[in-house]
Amino acid sequence: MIRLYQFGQAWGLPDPSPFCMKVVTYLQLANIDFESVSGLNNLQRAPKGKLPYIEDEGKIVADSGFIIPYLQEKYGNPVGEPTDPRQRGALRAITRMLDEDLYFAMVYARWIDEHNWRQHTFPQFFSKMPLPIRAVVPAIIRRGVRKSLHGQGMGRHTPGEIMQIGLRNLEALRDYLGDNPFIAGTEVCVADVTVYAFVAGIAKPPHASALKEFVAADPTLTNYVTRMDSRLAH
Ligand SMILES: N[C@@H](CCC(=O)N[C@@H](CS)C(=O)NCC(=O)O)C(=O)O
Repeated sequence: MIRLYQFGQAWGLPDPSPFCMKVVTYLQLANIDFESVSGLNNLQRAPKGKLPYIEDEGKIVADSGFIIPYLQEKYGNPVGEPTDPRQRGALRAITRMLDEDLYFAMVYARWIDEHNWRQHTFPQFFSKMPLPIRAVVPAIIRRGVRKSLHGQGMGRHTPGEIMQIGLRNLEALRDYLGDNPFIAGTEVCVADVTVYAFVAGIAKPPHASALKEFVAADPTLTNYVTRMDSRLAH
């Protein structure tokens, strides 16, 4: 059986990482059995130093962007892509927009925003650490997150600008979704696993942000999350 190495459930999500959540969502929609191996220490054995990765009959595949195509190829493709090249291209671009842009605004809101760090992120990941390391390790990890946000570029903007960047992504999603039940129209397609992972990843966790306020106030996005939730419940 496929083993999915992930962080584990948090904040009402199958995983706090939208990348792990993409893979969980794909596996569920495609009805593929899998075993979840949860824990922060999975990072130590992760081939690319990041989660998720999977192990399938001895084969290791890392990165959601490679795992999902691997699963599509090996286990058939019940959650496909639209055949229209223009729409397919737009959905691939939306997927990358979320992976490579909205993601960093979410990381900022969860890890760097002081209130969210103290109230939600620190307690979730580090409150069970024994005291001598709890006083040191979380701060080191947070410094690493800050450094990677700076390296990527998002961390060089003001908090207001970061939220503005994230909101533009959410507006684009809302506008592309329009009245459609799913991102490509009436049928679920592979881009929905990314859209759902990110929108639910903003809507469900308790972290306060302009992103969460936007999603909460927008019926297109909140109804989309509810629709995907009920689709996944079957
Ligand atoms: N491109 C990767 C991104 C994976 C990723 O960034 N994972 C983050 C969690 S959201 C991670 O493992 N970070 C740990 C680290 O950088 O040390 C994918 O699509 O799987």
